[in-house]
Amino acid sequence: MRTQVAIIGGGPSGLLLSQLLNRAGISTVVLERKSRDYVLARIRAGVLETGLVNLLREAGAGARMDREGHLHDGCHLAQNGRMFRVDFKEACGKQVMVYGQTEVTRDLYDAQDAIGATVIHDAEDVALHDLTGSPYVTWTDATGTHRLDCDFVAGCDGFHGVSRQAIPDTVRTEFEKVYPFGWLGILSRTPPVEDELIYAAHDRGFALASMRNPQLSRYYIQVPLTDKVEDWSDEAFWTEFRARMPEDVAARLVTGPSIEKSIAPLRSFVSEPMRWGKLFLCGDAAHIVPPTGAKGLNLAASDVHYLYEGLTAHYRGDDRGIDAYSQRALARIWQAMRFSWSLTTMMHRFPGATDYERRMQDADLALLERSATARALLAENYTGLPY
Ligand code: FAS
Ligand code: PHB
Repeated sequence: MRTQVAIIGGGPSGLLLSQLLNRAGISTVVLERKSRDYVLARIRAGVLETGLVNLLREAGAGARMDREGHLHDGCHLAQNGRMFRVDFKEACGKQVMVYGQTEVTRDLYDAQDAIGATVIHDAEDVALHDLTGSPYVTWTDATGTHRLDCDFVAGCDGFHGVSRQAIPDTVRTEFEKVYPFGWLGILSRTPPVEDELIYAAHDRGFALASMRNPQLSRYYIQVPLTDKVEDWSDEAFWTEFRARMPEDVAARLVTGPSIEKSIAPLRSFVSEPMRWGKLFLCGDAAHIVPPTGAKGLNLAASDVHYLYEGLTAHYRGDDRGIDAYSQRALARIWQAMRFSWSLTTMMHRFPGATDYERRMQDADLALLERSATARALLAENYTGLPY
């Protein structure tokens, strides 16, 4: 087999890149380790920046999002029972789209099917070869071992994928910060407690009220790294969630059985560079942010944007885009890293934090409540820096 761009990973990064490239007349093959059902069973992000919204429309995969997604003009910040609003539109004239990553992935799979794109599932033992020469990819499945020759490889295989490891240790520099807590998240078929998201700092720990649609709520609480999902009954979750939200919010919370419950660890991670020879890393394969700033999926989108632009230019004879890819992507990534780290640091209770550090958290929140300039800076980052 031969294609122009081999894409490792059939999550949002890989599918969006495949969809955009195919629509530009560039052939791709997506190699995904898991089944489509497995990929679509993942519950992850919920907030889309304008850049991703526009890319999905450009890819011909935005119609259902435009019908079923919800545009939000702001969000709320709460601290030990007090709450104030950050008005994105007033602060920076932008909004965010609330529409689950699961639905984004489903729409991308449907769009790929509609154009007859090649997505190979259950591809085991994917390996990348000759990345600085004539690249090719091998994998195995029930029918045996396969080889795909290509011009380029896009490593869209997430944090635990093989692509990042294909870049020699002597070339790669990794930057990491692991946070001393995780997020316990649940999904429940209940009406969201508030029309917009609530990020709540509390002496008991952080909590987030989000949603997927008017009948589907997504809630999180910060938990110690030692906690296991089985430690948390639904009732225990609701009790703790209520305790961390302002009283009026807790009073109107509608609870119900969880239809999904999981604990995600929090880390900040970047691997540089994002290109080695004919290999380009995209999305979680190159970077991870704590979900506090809702940047993970959205950073994957800006990587795809830069790589899509670079590859289409290459096939027109201009290599400036692919030569600048890593530097361009990393410039935006590090800004999102800073924002996600600062919001996580401000909103969470850190074990062993000094009284002084807690006062700095209080001061950060007080500044946001008082200063329209501070809220504008948060709004500009939350709604997404320009590509
Ligand atoms: P993904 O990890 O989504 O996709 C990579 C794909 O590659 C997967 O389908 C995987 O099966 C496949 N793969 C892996 N290894 C392979 C191999 N060797 N061969 C072939 N295929 C392989 N972001 C937010 O913005 N907000 C959130 O609330 C949020 N919550 C999250 C919760 C969890 C538990 C996790 C893990 C992430 C969360 N994220 C969140 C971040 C998440 O949304 C990612 O940013 C997003 O999935 C990135 O998409 P991809 O880069 O496509 O990586
Ligand atoms: C979600 O709805 O899953 C969500 C929203 C905002 C975040 C993190 C997660 O910052």
